[in-house]
Amino acid sequence: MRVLVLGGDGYLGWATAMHLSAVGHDVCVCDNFLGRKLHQQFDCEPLFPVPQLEERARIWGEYSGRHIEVKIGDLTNWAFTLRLFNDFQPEAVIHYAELPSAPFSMADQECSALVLHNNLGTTHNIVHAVHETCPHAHIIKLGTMGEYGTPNIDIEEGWIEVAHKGRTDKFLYPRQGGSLYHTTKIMDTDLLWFYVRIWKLRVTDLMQGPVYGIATKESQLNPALMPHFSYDAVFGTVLNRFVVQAVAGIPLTVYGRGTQRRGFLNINDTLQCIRLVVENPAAEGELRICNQFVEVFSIVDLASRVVSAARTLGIDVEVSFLDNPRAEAETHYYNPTHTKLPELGLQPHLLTEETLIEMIKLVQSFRDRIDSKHILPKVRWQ
Ligand code: USQ
Repeated sequence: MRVLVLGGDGYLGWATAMHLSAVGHDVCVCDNFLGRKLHQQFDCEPLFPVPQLEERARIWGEYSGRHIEVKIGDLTNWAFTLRLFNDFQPEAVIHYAELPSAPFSMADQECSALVLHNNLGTTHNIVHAVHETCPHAHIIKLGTMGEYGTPNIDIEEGWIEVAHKGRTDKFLYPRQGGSLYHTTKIMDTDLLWFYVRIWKLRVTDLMQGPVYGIATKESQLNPALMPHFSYDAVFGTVLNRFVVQAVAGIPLTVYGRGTQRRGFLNINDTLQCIRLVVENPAAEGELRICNQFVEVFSIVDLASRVVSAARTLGIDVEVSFLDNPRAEAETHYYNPTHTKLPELGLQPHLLTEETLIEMIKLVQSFRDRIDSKHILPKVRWQ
């Protein structure tokens, strides 16, 4: 299939592009390097050096014999977006082209305005470009489990049936984001649902939990193909950060009591899920919502697993309980359904000690690049 990967320079975007290219799809990646610019602005480099996107595509071509087309441009620019879709005529569009950081979205007015403008602007343009140039293309949108928040009832997979005064109907499951970033993802879902109803688009919205992991089959071919792996307090996600902290000898930064729970997945499972969804598209006029995670852990659970894996390698790690910089429930009910992706064929990679040891070893070989001034959280929600 002809697959357009938007946000193809990011942690998941580049790994996805290589994976889909490896299994035989014709891939075009697009990015405007906003993620890189913001990392520079916050003065935090990713753990592994990441060559420019065109260079990574060239190296991928050398190792795989497969071509990935690269387009540089801003998807909030309508003329650019229209031209991109017109020229490439995608059959599937994977939309990662959003600012993914909750702390960034809570830093100040300028940051939250950028997240709002970028995340909704890209989604809006993509929907219009599909409608005008390739109305049968399947839009695969990265949403987040954080759209649901932590309600005191079971979390369904996107939809809920409501019985009210003797009548029933099906609605989007109630959503309540814990940051402005998460709230933009809720707004995206509403936009998509609106245009699915009006234009009969085919859309899959993936409610993904926090992703961890570094190596994928494709990135192992050459260090230059490694993902853009962040460990700082603004752009890094919790388990990736804990692994880097363990290697650097910094106590693990558990926020609050650490009893908050989330649904996690390995980066290799993100790749599997995306491929399954690309190859099994939603129907026309369907907004299919899948909960994309594999295992639920509390943050203290994760910290103790990292401590124990590190100990196996002779590294002593402490855990530090910090004042929670976020406004979030720390003790809460959490029982989200996740059956649709396993039904499509997902074979989960579980978080084993072996996985953590592999991550720790890989991070150890880049230990000199860890900058400890980026570890402690500086952005506070309140
Ligand atoms: N946390 C810590 N210590 C840390 C970092 C985080 O205890 O050093 C805690 C947070 O308080 C939170 C949980 O770990 O309760 C998850 O935080 P995170 O930074 O790993 O993830 P989050 O900000 O929620 O966002 C990440 C990705 C985002 C994705 C989301 C999925 O950045 O793009 O959408 O995970 S979810 O969390 O399910 O909404």
